[in-house]
Amino acid sequence: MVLRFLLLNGPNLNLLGRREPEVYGRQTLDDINRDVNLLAADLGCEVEAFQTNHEGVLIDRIHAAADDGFAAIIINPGGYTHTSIALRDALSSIELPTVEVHLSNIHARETFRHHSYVAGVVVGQIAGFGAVGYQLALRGLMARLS
Ligand code: CA2
Repeated sequence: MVLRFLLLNGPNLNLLGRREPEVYGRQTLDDINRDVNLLAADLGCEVEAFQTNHEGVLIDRIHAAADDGFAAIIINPGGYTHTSIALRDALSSIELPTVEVHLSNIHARETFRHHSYVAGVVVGQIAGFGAVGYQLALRGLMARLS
């Protein structure tokens, strides 16, 4: 059976590659998703990517993920990382293993970015490796699930 992964990106990540390249890199979200899909093909799995600027829409996708046939979730919650108990509750309410990804090293930035509400309910957190972080998350989940 081919494992399917849901790759979620939260608010403002649709702007990648167009603003603040010194912090978030020059790749657009489409570039990142293309590279993750190439890796998925190499690994023999599938990735469906989805971005939204809306907290409730993210939560709805998380609730539906198991019924939608996904084996695991990779998520960059963007700014909701540091604000959303609702997002944490959604992730802890599902059975699917989840990896939290951040392009930047949130622990080396402003103090308000040091705390993640979701960190305590995910398998692990990858931060500071730029776009490669999504690929590391996919490799980690594949190793865990295979
Ligand atoms: O480093 C990350 O991936 C973040 O999740 C990105 C969030 C930030 O609030 C987190 O602290 C760390 C911000 C995403 C905003 O993305 C932009 C991309 C291009 C231009 C402006 C914002």
